[in-house]
Amino acid sequence: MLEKVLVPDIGEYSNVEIIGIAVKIGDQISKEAELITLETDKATMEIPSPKAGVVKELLVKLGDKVSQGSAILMLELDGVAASASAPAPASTSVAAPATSSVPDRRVIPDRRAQQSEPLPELVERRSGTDRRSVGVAYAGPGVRRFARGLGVEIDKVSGTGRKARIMHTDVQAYVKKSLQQLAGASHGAGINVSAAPEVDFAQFGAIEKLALTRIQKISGNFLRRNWVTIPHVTQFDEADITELEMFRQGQKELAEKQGIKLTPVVFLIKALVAALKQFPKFNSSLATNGEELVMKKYFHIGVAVDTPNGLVVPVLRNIDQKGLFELAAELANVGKKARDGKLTGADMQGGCFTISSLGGIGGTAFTPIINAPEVAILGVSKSQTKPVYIDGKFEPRLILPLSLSYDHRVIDGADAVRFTSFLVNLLADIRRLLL
Ligand code: CAO
Repeated sequence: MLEKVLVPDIGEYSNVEIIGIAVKIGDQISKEAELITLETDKATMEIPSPKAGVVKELLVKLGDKVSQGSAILMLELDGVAASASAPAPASTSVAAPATSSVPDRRVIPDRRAQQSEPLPELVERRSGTDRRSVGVAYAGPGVRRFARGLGVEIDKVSGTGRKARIMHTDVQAYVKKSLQQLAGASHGAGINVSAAPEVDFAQFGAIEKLALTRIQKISGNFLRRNWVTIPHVTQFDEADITELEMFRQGQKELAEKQGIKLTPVVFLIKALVAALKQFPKFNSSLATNGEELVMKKYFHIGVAVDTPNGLVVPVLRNIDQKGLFELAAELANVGKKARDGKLTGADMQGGCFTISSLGGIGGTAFTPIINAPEVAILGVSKSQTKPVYIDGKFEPRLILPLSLSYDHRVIDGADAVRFTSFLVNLLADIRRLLL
């Protein structure tokens, strides 16, 4: 027998929006199973089925406004269940051969504070069905309201309750995950990337976990932000430093007498400042409004220092006003301070350009990450003696590989090559530093 199920007495409310439909055509439902959820400005109401049976026709859709007496669905009564069901409250608009019945409403006040409320009848009704296949999120009204309050689309939340029921904790986990993704994306100024999946490495073999140092955590965040937000290009070049090296070796003894170690990095810093003077854009920062360049008239160079706790970048100031020996002493001093973990925040601020030298270790080239708000960084790899064809014959020359990464929003490729070419020429004959 077909019976039309109507909206029961819902108190003083009328034209109430349907915010959830928990059944679909063909569902076998039990008495008291949730049919629809209504929401007023004060409460959420579940309308349960007055009887058991099979849903034959849905007469409403999501977003419809209903009042007492509005038809919800046609139910083919289950003989056994129907006879077992208590007499329904008064019904209206009977259309032969169908009858109609009016369920009791269940008013569910705002239960945001309540963690979860078991609705066993829903579990029973949904037994063996996949809620996603019917496009109906399987959640109680308290959870739905909680989700709506947070702006969460309930259909997007995965349920961990029995039969994939969505719990308060699922909504919280969804929000937490979304915020984490947002945090990741905001480092990328709007680039949204999915989080890396959690991998249980122990399943593949023995492992050990090492906590990241404070420096690694801080620099990791900066590196990620800079890597993601700055359009990097790296220009490679090679400088013939044969003469420079001869000069350095010639000065080494004198320097040592003064307790100074004269390494190639000091010459590079000095040459860099000459290049920055020649190409002022490399000594600038892009204003945060993206509309102008801040041109700097001072020459402070950051030097990446490898320490047991991670990478730090102390800044050597006013390089243009200092001699090679003075700079070498300063570099040794900040290098020691860095390795001893004694650098202050002020020691690492105000840099215009950074140099990252891995030449003391090895390598042929690398792509350094720009140390924003600077717009370029020079990577230096290990110099090697190579045969160079000069005046009709090969000659052994000491060649230093350079890797210049630059912010392509500020610097064009042609400028970058001009910059490295200038640097290469200068390093080939450091007497030009005097010019
Ligand atoms: N080619 C060949 N040899 C080089 C060289 C190069 N490009 N640069 C330095 N060397 C030599 C030095 O001459 C020195 O040799 P001697 O003792 O025989 O004179 C030796 O390598 C070691 O030099 P150094 O590294 O102690 O000193 P430095 O002034 O060259 O560098 C500093 C100082 C602070 C840059 C360095 O100690 C350092 O920490 N480098 C690592 C920076 C880093 O990690 N960058 C990567 C950032 S991204 O992760």
